[in-house]
Amino acid sequence: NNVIYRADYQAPGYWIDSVELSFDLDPAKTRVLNRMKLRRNLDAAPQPLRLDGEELNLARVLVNGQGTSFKLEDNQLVLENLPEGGDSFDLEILTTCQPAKNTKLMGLYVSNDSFFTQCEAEGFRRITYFLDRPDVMASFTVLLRADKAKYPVLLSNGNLVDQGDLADGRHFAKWVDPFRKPSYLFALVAGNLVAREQRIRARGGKEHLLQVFVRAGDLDKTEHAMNSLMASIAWDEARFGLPLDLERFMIVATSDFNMGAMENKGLNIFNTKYVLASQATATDTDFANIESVVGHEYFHNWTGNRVTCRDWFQLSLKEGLTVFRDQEFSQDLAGEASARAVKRIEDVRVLRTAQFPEDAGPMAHPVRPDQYLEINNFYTVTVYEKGAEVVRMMQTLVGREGFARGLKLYFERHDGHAVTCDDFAQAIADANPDSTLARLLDQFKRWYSQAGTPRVRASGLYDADARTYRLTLAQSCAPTPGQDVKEPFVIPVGLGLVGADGAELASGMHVLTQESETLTFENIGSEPVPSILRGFSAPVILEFDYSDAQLIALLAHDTDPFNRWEAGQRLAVNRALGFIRDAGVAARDIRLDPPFMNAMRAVLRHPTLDAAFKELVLTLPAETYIAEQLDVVDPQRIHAVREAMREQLARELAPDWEQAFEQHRESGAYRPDPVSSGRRALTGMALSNLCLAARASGDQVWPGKAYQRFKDAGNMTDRFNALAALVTSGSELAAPALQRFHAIFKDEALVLDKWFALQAGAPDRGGNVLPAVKQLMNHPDFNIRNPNRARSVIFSYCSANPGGFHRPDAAGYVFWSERVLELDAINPQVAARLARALDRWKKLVEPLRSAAREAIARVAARPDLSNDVREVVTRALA
Ligand code: B3K
Ligand code: ZN
Repeated sequence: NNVIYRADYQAPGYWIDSVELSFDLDPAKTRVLNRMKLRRNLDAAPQPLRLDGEELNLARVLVNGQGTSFKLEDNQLVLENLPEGGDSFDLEILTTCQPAKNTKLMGLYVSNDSFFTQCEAEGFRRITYFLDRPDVMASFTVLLRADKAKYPVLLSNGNLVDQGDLADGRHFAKWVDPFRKPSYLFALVAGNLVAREQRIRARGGKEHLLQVFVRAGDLDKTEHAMNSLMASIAWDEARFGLPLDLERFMIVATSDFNMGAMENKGLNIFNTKYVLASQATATDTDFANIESVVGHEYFHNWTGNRVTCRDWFQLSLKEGLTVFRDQEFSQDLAGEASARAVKRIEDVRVLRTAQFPEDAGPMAHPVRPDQYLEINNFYTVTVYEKGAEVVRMMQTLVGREGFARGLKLYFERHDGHAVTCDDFAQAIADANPDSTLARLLDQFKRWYSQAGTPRVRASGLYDADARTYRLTLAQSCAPTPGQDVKEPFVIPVGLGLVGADGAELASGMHVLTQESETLTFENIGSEPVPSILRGFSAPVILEFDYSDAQLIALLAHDTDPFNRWEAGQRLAVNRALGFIRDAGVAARDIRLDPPFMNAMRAVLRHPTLDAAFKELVLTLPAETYIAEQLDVVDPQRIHAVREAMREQLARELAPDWEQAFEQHRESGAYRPDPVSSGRRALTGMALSNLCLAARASGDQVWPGKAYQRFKDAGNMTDRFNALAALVTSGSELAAPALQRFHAIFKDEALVLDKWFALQAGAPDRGGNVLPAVKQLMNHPDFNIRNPNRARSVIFSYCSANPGGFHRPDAAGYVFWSERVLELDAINPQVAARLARALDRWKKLVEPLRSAAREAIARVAARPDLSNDVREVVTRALA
């Protein structure tokens, strides 16, 4: 096996100071001439030079202009007789590659007749031989040559220094990047593209050119991305004093992309999904995602590019920090406290429905992993979202200003270097020497080294005579693969005590460091309700035996909006778990109690709460979140119970949904701001519930209204919500609506993705989804090689539709194993993501458990698996 360990890190034996790349771009055979200046790293042991290279055809190697002997050993070019001493020498390598055949979408590939690159983490070695590791930083000069008619636009990192025509209808462009960078940040684009352009003057007076490149028909969908980019630039200067350091900043969109976007220096390459938006084609969620992804990639320019990772185990150094920054950016743009809270709740929901399961499953790993087989498998919710929570806790412990000071020191120390998570934490602590973080730094850093979600068990004791309330907090963390024993974490716990009348009796922050600690609150006149972990101050599971009355009090009165929402979630989860365990009762016979119904109605009817917040409270916890609370999981039962709860809320609150619908149905001229998108979210939810309620009664009024709204809507959010209401309620109008939707949007790939995803993710009724998914795969618009389309059908079913996927006949698992293998031959990164759909198989009820294990074993038995998929399935079976 080829497992890589963090502990084995060694500095490179050579440095590459500069590299000049010349490309003769041709889809069938691209020629790459690579001329490097290298020197030995005299601090490292003398060693041969081993350059990484993959799927390359080597034509020539010259050292200082002379031919030389070399060896090719498993994806490395090995040179032994290199000049001695520390002087610089020239190395010239000529290779060819085949971009049109590159279905992995790593390295140089073709999409819609244009060339794109993706180099992170290890794609540059698919372009030329190189020391393809992030701690080798070089100056790049890039010469691009291509047919002028087919590829009028030629882009690479940095500044355009020369361009012109060549013989035979070809032309060239020369780019120089003023910053040294690791190879993973290299990019080139060549194609028939057009750009939205914007010139801006930054605070310091410098002019910059911003460009968003897309295909010709898409220019009218780039305004939001450009606005988001300008907002990002302004925000990073205002909040952290970090300016744009380039004359030109480019974003290019491609419809074939393995993930969301990539922060290549000065030339960000994006999945079209995170660039293109118009009110007719994109939903509010799309608009919000674009804002945050554009921000995220832009913020990488400092946190990732100016200071990068020493090795890939340090990935969270840039990813956790940059997610934290994009979350803060979106919150700051949202403005009001209530809108910030909505964003926080959404972020926590992602963490708890995706990262907590990861941290409890076979792929659990620390925020800074200790080993990997394939690094692409570690671009995870743990490295990203939990990593962001770790950074957030640091900010909590040193304060907002202290954190900004820490970041400043981090750049003073490390600008232009490749560093570690330890370096980052040290800088934040050193800039705040009197802080709790500085005092507890070693213990705090266990967040980087220990995997698993800690549990904080809280219990309270009120003493009426002494007028005291004692709160005990005890922490623990279950073993994870390779880590049997966990040491206590540093856990900031936001706290408040809420009086019986709703008054706030106490509030503050307690930093839990021991296994168990007890706090005493004095002068408490009556038994309070504790509001614990306010704002979700740490990524932990909080256990407290709240009574319904206490939760209802928090839902009504807590001054902390996060815990107010959380109280509603707890009420719902407790009920769902009760029904699920009550196996004797059929789902259709379960009854939600009046206190719960009344609490939900009170929120829905509340005169001052934001629509967006109401929508979050009224959304029942996800099936995967409920599953995590159980030791043995029957996805069918969970689905049936949750659907039954949803139907009952729909029916019994029908008049309230109607009122909410009427009150918010007109959201004015379309703007994707938090207030009006909140109104649309609640309207959509109301409509969906009213259609669901109508299903039981057979009433056609609301489905009819939904169909009308679907036809007349002036924006994609309202239109899609209406369509979804028809589809998820199983209305007869769903089929004609789907057909009409397809006819309108048949030329809009991103909208078709929604159309596919809605059907593959629809609530299962008698096993109808799998046959529908198979049909969708035969649709002329389906193409498994396009990652967005594959995700919209296959992932929407296997990873986002537990009720449809976990079929008693195991046909879902068979489908899964076939698709994993089919995709692995095309694109291992996408296949490995799909492979993770069965991560939690060990918790499944029999016979699902055995069937799932068999399906995984079938995949694992294949001798020709990629490292990507092999790592996921081997871990799952371990
Ligand atoms: N840094 C890239 C992710 C690259 C993933 C490689 N498998 C996007 C981002 O996090 O901004
Ligand atoms: Zn990132």
